[in-house]
Amino acid sequence: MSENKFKRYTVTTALPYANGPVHIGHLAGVYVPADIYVRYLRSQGRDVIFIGGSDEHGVPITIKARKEGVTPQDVVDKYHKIIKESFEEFGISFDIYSRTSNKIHHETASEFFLKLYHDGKFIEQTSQQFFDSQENMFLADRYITGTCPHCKYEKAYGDQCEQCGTSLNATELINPKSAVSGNIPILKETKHWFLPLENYESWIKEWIIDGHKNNWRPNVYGQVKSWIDSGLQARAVTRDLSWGVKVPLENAEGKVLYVWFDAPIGYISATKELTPNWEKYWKSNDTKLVHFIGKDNIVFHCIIFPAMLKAEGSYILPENVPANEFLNLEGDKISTSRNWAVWLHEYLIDFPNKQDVLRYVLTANAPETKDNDFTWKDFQQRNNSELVAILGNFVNRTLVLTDKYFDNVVPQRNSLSDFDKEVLESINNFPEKIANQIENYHFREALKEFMNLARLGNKYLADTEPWKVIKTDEKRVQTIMNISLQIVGNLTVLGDCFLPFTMQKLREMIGLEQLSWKNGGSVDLLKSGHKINPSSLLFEQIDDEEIGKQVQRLLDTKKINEMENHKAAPEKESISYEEFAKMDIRTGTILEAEKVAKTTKLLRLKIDTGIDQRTVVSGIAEYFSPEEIIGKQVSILVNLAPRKLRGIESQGMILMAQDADGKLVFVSPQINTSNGSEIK
Ligand code: B3M
Ligand code: ZN
Repeated sequence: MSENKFKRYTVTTALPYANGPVHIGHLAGVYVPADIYVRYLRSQGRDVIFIGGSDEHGVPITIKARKEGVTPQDVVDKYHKIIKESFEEFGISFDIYSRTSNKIHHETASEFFLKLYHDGKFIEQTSQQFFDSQENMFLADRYITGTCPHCKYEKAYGDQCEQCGTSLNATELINPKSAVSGNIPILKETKHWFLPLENYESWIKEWIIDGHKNNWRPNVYGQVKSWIDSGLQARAVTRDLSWGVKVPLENAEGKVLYVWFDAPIGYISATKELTPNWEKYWKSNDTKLVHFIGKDNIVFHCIIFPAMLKAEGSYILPENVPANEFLNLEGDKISTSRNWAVWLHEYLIDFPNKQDVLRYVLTANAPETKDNDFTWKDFQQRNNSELVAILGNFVNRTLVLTDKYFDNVVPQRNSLSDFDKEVLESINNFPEKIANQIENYHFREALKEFMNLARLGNKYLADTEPWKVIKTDEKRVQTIMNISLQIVGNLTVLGDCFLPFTMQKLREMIGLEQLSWKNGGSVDLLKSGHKINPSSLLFEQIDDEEIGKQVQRLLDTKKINEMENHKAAPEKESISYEEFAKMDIRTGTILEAEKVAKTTKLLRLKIDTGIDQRTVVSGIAEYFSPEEIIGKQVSILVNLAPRKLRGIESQGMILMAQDADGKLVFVSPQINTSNGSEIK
């Protein structure tokens, strides 16, 4: 086991904004890996606190409240509850899940600010800030949007560009616009407090570049390094807003702490709320502080918050910040505003008791080194051919055979073959292999190793074939089943951090208590003579229909988004009335309809135009079946010069409107009209 200079661990997870529920991107990026890490540390018997909470300040929340015509407090109350409950049900094992609207947080953040203020760590600056004169408000952060000066993304916010991740000052935006009124803002003077990051530049360089170059993930280190290389500047830590932690100074009416100043202090407030002994988790050099975050939060956790902690003077700094890249969904960026997400609270309803399936898929496919894609097909595939076919199958075969041959009593190990010895030996190696991966934040690899233990079990059964040997040599089968059961026992110990619900169920089946990590590798977890309980399947197949429903839901969302974003084509060049009057458009009724052979798009129609009955070939077969349109009244351009389509002469054209998604709909008279009526 790796040497350990740390006596205790403070593990934090990014505080999700309480302006919406959490989705699989949050889970894969932050909460699942953090939970694995913490469960593992606990199993190692280490002193660890696991901190989470809702970020209830900031402009996204006030914008949402404004949109919905409710108060910001209403918004955060609603989402804090949804988030907290869904985390709980999903088994994210926080020691505390707090919230930044709590009194204790307001006090802690105010004190922190005042300490820096009195120690002269801030500079006071009057500067020009964007102001919406119509709404009579300053436009901080997300109240302002514009084009990112770095990557030219057009929907960058006043504090950050979500496309390239750069942290911005609002005044850097090109073509700034008020997110409230859409107006072009004016600049107006206002006073704020700034943390002069440039004063910390050499210290940050030394701390990160010299201290963490080799133990931080390359993506994290790289982002921080490029930030440092481009030069650090003073950052305002206050805002002209009404929602947030009030600036605890006189003459600071209408000013609150910047959300990125107060939110990370939320980790400290939550610890205070958790335990009166909070200081040892934040101020002791033998405490290891680890922040789990997504890549868009790197700068705040690796530069700004550490600079704040350093300025304050009494706190420890993060030892690691294992930020993940992003998880996409079916090839597209996850987006709350476009509803392009798999929401945790909905997943829990649609897939009851399948928390571990999602935990597994998100870990197996975790975006640790690059962005990754979640697809429902992959979800199904990993469930069916990994959880069911590898892990579930091994456990099930072992338990069923133990029942069948030995009446659910663990048999003894008799003389060992070379293969047996080899297998026992390799069981022994798993705890260290998995632990090394986890301690280095390689959760995908750790999970893979864990699954290799189940693979080993399957191979052992396949090679030893107890179902054949039983006919001739029961003693040999006793040994085989004993060894298989030791593997099952080890799975419960080493798999608990990844699949806590399943392992609890498995422990109940085999009558084994929750053991600590140091028991992993033991080949005497289940003593001979120990009675195990009747077993049931650990995992179920997920069928196409279930997956189809989820895919359909996403397709529907895509459709809604397309409709909402649909921009009408620009108007064509104008024509004279005479030109228009040349067109002879009539109402007519479809009398007959049939598919044109060997085509997918064409229908041959017979239309009563009031003038005559004529043939029209129309490209609508993908949208309408012949049966459903017979008898329908339509608009038809009757004096279009006849033309041949697939050898059939078409004498006119039916008028159709094309929807945002390309779908065609008839342009028909609202009420039935005599065929041949002129449309003008
Ligand atoms: N609420 C941002 C986010 O959800 C923010 C994290 C705060 S961590 C202190 O991306
Ligand atoms: Zn950008």
